[in-house]
Amino acid sequence: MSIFSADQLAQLEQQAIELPSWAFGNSGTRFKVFATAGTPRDPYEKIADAAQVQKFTALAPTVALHIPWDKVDSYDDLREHAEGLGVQLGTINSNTFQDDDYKFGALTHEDAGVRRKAIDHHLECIDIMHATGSRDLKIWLAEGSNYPGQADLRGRQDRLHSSLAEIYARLGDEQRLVLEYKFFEPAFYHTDVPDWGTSYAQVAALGDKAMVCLDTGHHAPGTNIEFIVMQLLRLGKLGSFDFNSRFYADDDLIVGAADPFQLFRIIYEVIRGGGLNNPDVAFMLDQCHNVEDKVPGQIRSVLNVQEMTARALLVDAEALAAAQRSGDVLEANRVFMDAFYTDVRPALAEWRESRGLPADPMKAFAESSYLAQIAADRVGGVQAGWGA
Ligand code: LRH
Ligand code: MN
Ligand code: MN
Repeated sequence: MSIFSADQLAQLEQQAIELPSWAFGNSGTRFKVFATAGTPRDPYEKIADAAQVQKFTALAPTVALHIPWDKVDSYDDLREHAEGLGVQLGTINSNTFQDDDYKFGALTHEDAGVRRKAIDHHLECIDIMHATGSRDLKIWLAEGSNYPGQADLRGRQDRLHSSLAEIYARLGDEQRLVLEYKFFEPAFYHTDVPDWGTSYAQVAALGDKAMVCLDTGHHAPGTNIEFIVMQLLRLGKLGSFDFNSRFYADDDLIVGAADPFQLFRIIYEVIRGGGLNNPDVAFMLDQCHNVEDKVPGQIRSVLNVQEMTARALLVDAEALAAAQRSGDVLEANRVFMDAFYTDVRPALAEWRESRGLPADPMKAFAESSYLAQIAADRVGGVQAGWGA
């Protein structure tokens, strides 16, 4: 007898977590980036690696692209390649953070010519989305300033609005824009979209097709992220997650590695707010694997999300609500913690096997010859995260 009800299993079966193409390239900290053998040399190979995660877990049916890192001659061809490997192309991420012109901003820049270039880049991303069949354009802006007085904070917010409005106007009926916030880095004094409130204010001014993207690594230490999740779901503006974990800054480590309890709390609020398997909320990873192998790093990540989802589904909602209503603090906390402390791994393993998947995807992948094969086949991998 499984610890899960049929309804809980049905919810787990629907779970989908998008993988970032850049997680398969060599990337990582500002310091040494340690290369792994067999690193993909182009977007086709990144997608092939991502398809392995899907093959062993059935949790990762889509791959996000970053433009221009994943620029190719034919997106129709790339789409066919992905579909042939059993995955789809997902979110298109724009990139206005690696060009000299953007030293003092892109969508917020004082110079109309620089803003034009940055807006045009986003319009090109929307064209790409038509070819790839992608729904979401994810915008993260590396814009801000380092010194008090350096920038006109108010003027930049106004320019951001008009730039975003032009991009938004180009979206197709089925397309969306998700605006990601981050409280610092690369700018250290101010960031133009530092928090969920700013992202919310900007996307609310655009319209229904604009939503907030919450990257779990983009908050100050101690921030109650699940509260933000609750609020954005309540407002109908939580568009997507970039999952990863952090100890100090924007560490981009494996989701659930640093603080599994935080991941559990976040997913509990997702479920509570009707966001699990709600197509309006996209679950993505945004990670770097600098010292571990990348494909198993991604497998571990999606399994961590699945495990915390399974635990969060086990929260006895009725018992919790009763304890909350009666002011029974310790009973409410017990109900919540009981679910968190449940080891769901044996039941998940059994359930995977019943669906023709490996009980232990990490072990099954390790026993496959995939890593040895790509190390032999691919010589001269690019630094595919930041720059290629
Ligand atoms: C910025 C960020 C954003 C980028 C990605 C590579 O820190 O989280 O999502 O697109 O990293
Ligand atoms: Mn991110
Ligand atoms: Mn980040």
